[in-house]
Amino acid sequence: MKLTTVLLAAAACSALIGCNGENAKVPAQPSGGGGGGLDAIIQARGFTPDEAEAALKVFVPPGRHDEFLMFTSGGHRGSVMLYGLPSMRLLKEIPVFSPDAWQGWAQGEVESAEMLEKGSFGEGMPTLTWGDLHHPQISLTAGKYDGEWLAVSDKSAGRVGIVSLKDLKTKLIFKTPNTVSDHHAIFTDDSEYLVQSAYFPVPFNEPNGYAPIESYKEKYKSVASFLKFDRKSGTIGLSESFQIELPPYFQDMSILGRGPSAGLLFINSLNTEMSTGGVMEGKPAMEVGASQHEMDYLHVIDWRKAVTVAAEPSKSKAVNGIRVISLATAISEKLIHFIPESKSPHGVDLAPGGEYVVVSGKLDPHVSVYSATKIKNAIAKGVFDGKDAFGVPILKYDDCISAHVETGLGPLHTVFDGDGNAYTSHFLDSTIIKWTLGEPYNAGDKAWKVVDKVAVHYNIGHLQAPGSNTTSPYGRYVVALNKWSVDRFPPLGPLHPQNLQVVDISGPKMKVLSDTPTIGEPHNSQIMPMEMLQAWTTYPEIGWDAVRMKRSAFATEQGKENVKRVGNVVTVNGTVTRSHYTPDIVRVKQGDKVVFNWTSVESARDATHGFGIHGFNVNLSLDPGATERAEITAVKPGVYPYYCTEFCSALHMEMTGWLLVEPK
Ligand SMILES: [Cu+2]
Repeated sequence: MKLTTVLLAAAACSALIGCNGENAKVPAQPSGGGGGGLDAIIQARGFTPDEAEAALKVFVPPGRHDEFLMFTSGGHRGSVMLYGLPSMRLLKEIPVFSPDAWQGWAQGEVESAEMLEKGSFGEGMPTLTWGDLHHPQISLTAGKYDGEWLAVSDKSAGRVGIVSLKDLKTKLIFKTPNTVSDHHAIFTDDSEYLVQSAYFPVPFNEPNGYAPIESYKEKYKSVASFLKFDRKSGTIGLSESFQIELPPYFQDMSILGRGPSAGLLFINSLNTEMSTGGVMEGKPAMEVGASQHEMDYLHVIDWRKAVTVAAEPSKSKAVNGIRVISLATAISEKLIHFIPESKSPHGVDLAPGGEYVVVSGKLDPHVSVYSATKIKNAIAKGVFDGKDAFGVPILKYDDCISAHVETGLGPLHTVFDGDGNAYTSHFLDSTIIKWTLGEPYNAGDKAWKVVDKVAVHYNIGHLQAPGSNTTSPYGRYVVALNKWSVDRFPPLGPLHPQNLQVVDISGPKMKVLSDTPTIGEPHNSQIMPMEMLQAWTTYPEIGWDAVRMKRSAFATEQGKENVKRVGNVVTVNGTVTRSHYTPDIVRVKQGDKVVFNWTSVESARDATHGFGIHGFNVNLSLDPGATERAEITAVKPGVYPYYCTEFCSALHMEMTGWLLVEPK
């Protein structure tokens, strides 16, 4: 049998071509070549049958779209990357916490610059122009991705960013009070709250937010934040938001319950030893001090009940503008319980139906599977295995556990398909292990079994699957987010890219299909069907304010352009269209402040213009219909041309103007 016949048979139900969609047009024979054409190519390129099959599975022909869209964090690049799956074509980068000249994001643009300023620490602290974007989260309706919003968290500053998937632009950077760091921000099942777990504890209750590190156990505190999200406007209402004070452990990843676990929030913790480092003061290094206990604590928080408690004025107190339920109140109201978990855990993940909470301790070769029903029963029974140093009751491990599955070294994170299987990343082994969940997914001896293992390259951190951690995983692929790439790419300098690997999980054996180098440091991602993306191709009306998502107060109609001077402030209310600026001459005096309000009167798809001024940190992206604003101070006399930075037409090179700054 010919190699291609074998391959096409194998690929007939492949991920790319599909077995049931409109695209299921698999040619019975290789086309174009009259027999042997594909074989010749496969041989000429030196592919093995496996490699050729992988190529068929990930290739997306010109003009066709990928089946899934993956949002991946850019880490301390401060942005989100959008990849098509399975091709792993990089489709877009969305700037959030860092300026971006291409999209005019905080690159001299007024609204986005103000957003960064408001989203900083305030009170004399600098406007932050970076963030460490860790976890993208698609908004949910009834526990399923709805493709409307993307929330991202910033480990470097305890902030969240909100991106609208209508125009793939950032709408809000929200600085959460009482925390300087987070690892995670997740939506509740109907995106009513964005729940953020803090990472570094700080003495937020103390005057000036300061207390010596020696008073760590008494004065440093952590919080879980419940940020009220308005899905119409994409804003967070601080007055309806609240926090629960937590002990000064490092709170890590979290997951919200559903089904049997509905109403509960689960947060991993580390450093329950409360180590503060101090290697030069004769104390153990942070990582040594933080690894003494055999177990850390899985925090179980009854967040639904906490919403009610937070609404009672006597049970919470405003601290730095947000209501805080003290730890003492959280304990007395039975809002918080702990369960022992393997030390230094990283991932906490929820089975699709909400029955099981899966925790991986990095230093334990097992995953621990807790039962939501057992946890709720144990809380109701009120039999505890003592309390922690702050009085939080600790549930008995054996009362809550359903299974302890031996998977491999360095288990981190777990994702799910729609068929009752779990996939866990193993950092030390550099593997993904596939194992089976218990009832109601798998019965009897089919439950809790390791069924497959695949090597990834190398040092996998997170992994992600379409629709995982929702009620409806789509299966098909797992993407491994590998921390090291070693020899997978040509030597690209001492700073190597990380490696995203697509793994086919559609058959009984997992198969690595492709390598993709990354931009930035991808921590985690989420993957939704591409068809869920219903973004605008142009703005709904001319003069659109992208930040407020309505007509801009600074929009100018074509034919009504004007330049106004008030004192030493010159405001240019202009328009752009192919292929000119109106006005194209702006005359100011040295020392004037110049405000440009540009409205693109274009309504054609793709007809984006730019506005860059020589000598200034200004570049705007004037998308069709947008009104964008820039401000500069004309400090030095001279001639400063401006021009369209986005190729727009045959007369693009002529799309220019002059900023003339007369000496005083
Ligand atoms: Cu142009």
